[in-house]
Amino acid sequence: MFSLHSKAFLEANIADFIIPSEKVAHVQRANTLEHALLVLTKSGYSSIPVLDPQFRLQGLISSSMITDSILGLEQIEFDQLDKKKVEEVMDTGFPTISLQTQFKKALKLLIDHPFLCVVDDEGLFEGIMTRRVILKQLNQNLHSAE
Ligand code: 4BW
Ligand code: 4BW
Repeated sequence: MFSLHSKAFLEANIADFIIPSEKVAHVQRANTLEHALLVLTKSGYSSIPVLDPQFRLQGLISSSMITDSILGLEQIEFDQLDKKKVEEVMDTGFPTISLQTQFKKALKLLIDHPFLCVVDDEGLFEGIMTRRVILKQLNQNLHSAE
């Protein structure tokens, strides 16, 4: 099947496909949910990384996690937005990759995750690898194979 099977693609370097940390919208674990909702809304992304002050990856937060956490029995409790912290709500059970991860493995993980966080040995956040970047590359390979 065209160049998806090519060694060059399957053994590509993760570094060539990452969006660097400075371009990734993120929040801090101690931020309020109100702040996180503002960043999510203004950035336009539905889910973004949570970091600590040393730039280590801590979790992921999404608009739906925030809404879910302030759902009362009868109404949405908006007053909770400036009381609760990101660390109380964030997701911590997700896979991460490093610059040494095999490209094939990252591709497999991207089936179930819209993006993967890239961290170094000490957990420092280096950036993300998104489905869009991979599909764009795959599309280019497809066209150059034609
Ligand atoms: O602001 C945007 N610019 C562009 N060029 N495309 C966007 C933007 N917002 C959304 N999109 C598109 C992308 O194709 O919609 C897809 C789904 O967005 P999402 O998940 O639900 O917010 C985008 O697909 P993607 O680029 O493969 O990104 C997958 C997911 O990775 C996004 C978001 O959760 C995260 N992400 C991507 N770039 C990010 C980011 N998070 C923080 N900062 C970034 N720069
Ligand atoms: O409940 C979920 N189960 C699983 N297995 N994966 C989920 C679930 N919710 C989200 N995801 C993952 C998927 O990888 O996050 C991606 C982004 O979700 P989204 O956009 O921002 O809600 C999911 O990527 P996808 O499966 O390629 O789906 C892309 C978008 O298509 C979703 C949503 O807008 C829409 N969609 C997918 N399945 C849907 C659906 N909308 C309504 N009903 C469905 N069954």
